[in-house]
Amino acid sequence: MRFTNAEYVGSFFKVEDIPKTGYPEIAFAGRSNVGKSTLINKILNRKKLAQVSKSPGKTRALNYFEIDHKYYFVDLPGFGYAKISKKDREQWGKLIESYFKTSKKLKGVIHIIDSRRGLMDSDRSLKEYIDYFDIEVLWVLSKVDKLKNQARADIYRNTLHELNCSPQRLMFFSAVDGLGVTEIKKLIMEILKR
Ligand SMILES: Nc1nc2c(ncn2[C@@H]2O[C@H](COP(=O)(O)OP(=O)(O)O)[C@@H](O)[C@H]2O)c(=O)[nH]1
Ligand SMILES: [Mg+2]
Repeated sequence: MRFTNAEYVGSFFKVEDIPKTGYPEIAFAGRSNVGKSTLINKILNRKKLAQVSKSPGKTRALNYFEIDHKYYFVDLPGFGYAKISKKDREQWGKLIESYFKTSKKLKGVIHIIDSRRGLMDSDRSLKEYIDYFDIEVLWVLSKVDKLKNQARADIYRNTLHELNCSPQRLMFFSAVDGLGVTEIKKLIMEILKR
């Protein structure tokens, strides 16, 4: 089994401080509350590990988890809270940008999108950064248990169309019934091996 050993490494507010071990890493990005930490926990089969990034002060940090002593998962700061100030948004952009620029071992980004909302402007900004730095990406439509079949099909089609990507790159995820976890895990493994 893979991803069996996972430990919290730390929360970093500046790219200068991120671990320099050189392990290949996968980053989890998306709006606040979209389910980033939940997906990380599901992939690692742990109940609360990534919840650490929810504690005060850490929602704006790069939260590092060491996996199987050879990879990192990075829970990126969320974005897109309505109440966030312009200054906070700029800070988020700067941190994300310098992270993408600095992290030489970043193999791919898991960009999580709320299936009830689809792509929002903040998702489009994130996508621009990812495209600009030419980073491999896997899109995940989260909380799909909240949607009926027809709504699922609609959001899938619309999102696929807007992303203009292959269907293999866009997955459903539900923490309630575990939909998508095995497939997402498999794809992450493939990305890490590249
Ligand atoms: N129904 C449902 N709720 C979810 C799912 N994933 C996450 N949540 C809930 O959404 C909230 C935010 O999740 P969290 O992982 O903390 O989001 P983050 O801010 O992106 O890390 C929590 O209350 C989760 O329990 C899902 O697939 N289905
Ligand atoms: Mg979180």
